[in-house]
Formats: sequence, C-alpha cells, structure tokens
Amino acid sequence: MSNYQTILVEQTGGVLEVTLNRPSKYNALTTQVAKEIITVCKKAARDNSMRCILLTGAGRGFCAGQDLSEVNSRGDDFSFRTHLITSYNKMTLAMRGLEKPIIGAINGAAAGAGLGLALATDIRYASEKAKFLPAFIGIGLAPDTGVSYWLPRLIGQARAFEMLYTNGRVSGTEAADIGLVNKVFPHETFLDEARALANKLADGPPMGFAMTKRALNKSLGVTFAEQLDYEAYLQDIAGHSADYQEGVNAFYEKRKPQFTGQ
Ligand code: T3D
Repeated sequence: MSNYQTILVEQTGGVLEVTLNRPSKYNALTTQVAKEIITVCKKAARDNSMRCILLTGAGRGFCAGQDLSEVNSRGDDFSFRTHLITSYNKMTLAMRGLEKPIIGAINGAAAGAGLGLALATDIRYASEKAKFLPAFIGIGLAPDTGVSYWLPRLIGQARAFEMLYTNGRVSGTEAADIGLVNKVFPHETFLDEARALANKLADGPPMGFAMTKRALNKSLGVTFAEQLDYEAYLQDIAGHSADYQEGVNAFYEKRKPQFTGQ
C-alpha cells in the first residue's frame, strides 16, 4: 500500500488494520513510527473507502513507549520538548483528529508513550495478556504523550496518581474493571472480537461517526451549556447527510441501513 518501515497496513473492506511492527523491541516508539501513524491518519482522512481503523501490535508487546536504545546516542542539547511536540504529540493529535472510529486491539504490554498511544484510540479491546504500565517514573520521567490527560479522565485522579507514582501494572482484566479498556477477551479471540467490532463500525454512517468524535473531543474541555450548543451545531451537519435520510427510511422499511458516507 505504501512504503512503511515500522508498521504493517492492510485494508479489508472498510477496515484499515494497522500493526505496529517492531516486535523484537515490543514495538517501541521512534519518530519514524510516529511519522508513519500520522501518514496513515492523513490518508484515512482523505480516503472514503477507509471507514474504521484498527490498531494493534505484532508479537508479544503492544507498544513499549520510547525506544530506549536510541536514548544514549542523543546529544547534550537534545530537547525532549521538541521531540514530543514534533512526534508523539502530533501522532496522538492526528488520531484524535481523524474523524473515523479507531479501535485499539491491545495484544500485550502498553508502556509509557505506548500507553499514551493506546489511550488515544476511541475504543479499546484488550487481550487477557495485555498489561498497562506508565513506565515513566521507572526511569525518572514525568508522564507524556497524553497519559496525564487520559488517565484521570478514564480511571479517576486517585487511581491515576497511584498508577503513575508506583508505576503500577494493570492487567487486561483489571483494565476492563477500572475503565481503561472497554472489554477484555481471551488472547486467542481478542483480535477477532476487535475485527468484528471494526467491521460493524465500517458499515456505520461516516458523518454520524465524524460528528460524534468531534462532540466527544470537544466535551473534554467545555461547560455543559457550551457542549449543548456544539451538539446542536454538529447535528445540523449530520442531519443534512443522505445517510440520515437513509437511516430514517431503513427504520420505516424495517431493513438494515446502507450507509454510504454521503
Ligand atoms: O526519552 C524520551 O524520548 C522521552 C519520552 C519518553 C516516553 C516514554 O515512553 S518513557 C517510557 C519508556 N518505556 C519504558 O521504560 C518501558 C521499558 N520496558 C519495560 O518496562 C518492559 O520491557 C515491558 C514491561 C514493556 C515488557 O516487559 P517484559 O518482561 O514482558 O519484556 P522484556 O523482556 O522486558 O522486553 C522484551 C524485549 O523488548 C527486550 O528485548 P530483548 O532483551 O528480548 O532483546 C527489551 O529490551 C525490548 N524492549 C522493551 N521495551 C523497550 C525495548 N526496547 C527498546 N525500548 C523499549 N522501550
């Protein structure tokens, strides 16, 4: 499909499956990985045939965060800030900005910036073999890649503090219990479950999904009254789509709607 070095990308029907593909390093992040995920998001935004994205990892890890083997070759003037702003921040912003559903199929360890990557997906299905750990404090760092944003919102301040301070490992099962992931499945079936969900969403109304993602993104930083106003604005966009008319027609004709993205 494209010249990717660190990820595998395959489209089946309306589902674009993206696999982080550096298994010997637990799919650790580099600027190249971030660049390729950003490219995928840009392509998916332009291509109407791509209706849902599924992100997973090859091998035993999902993503172990920053590739630590790169760290010692950095010069004294290395700017962590610039590195983050130009790579991992852009990557997660591209994912949240892509107005199509992104499902994370979390196969193994999601650590550090890899946890941030997992949390930037819209819906997460985890394998029982998945584990979630901040990792930052383990090497004397503070959270980045959105981890300090998502953790308190998903699991609450107290659990977020505990997880970050103690570098606590959360299993796939516990992650589902505390709301870090949506569901957990046996390792043998979790990917099939995620694919089934992706296929289902790929048949859904693209405009409806786009406006839903816009609404949920916006809701994280506004008042209730502002959100009500924004919902009404977005409904004006979704409500004028052909898919809305098709949805209503299908309801009265008692059939499954055929959404086209128009
Ligand atoms: O510096 C900056 O740019 C700032 C930005 C920071 C953002 C961050 O992400 S900071 C956090 C960085 N990540 C970590 O500190 C996690 C380090 N890894 C681990 O703690 C463990 O590997 C895991 C908990 C993820 C998995 O544990 P386990 O026991 O299942 O596997 P393992 O044996 O430790 O690792 C398997 C292989 O993956 C191993 O390679 P080997 O020995 O088989 O050749 C290991 O070295 C490699 N690996 C794991 N994590 C990384 C990695 N290689 C490079 N970078 C990694 N982050």
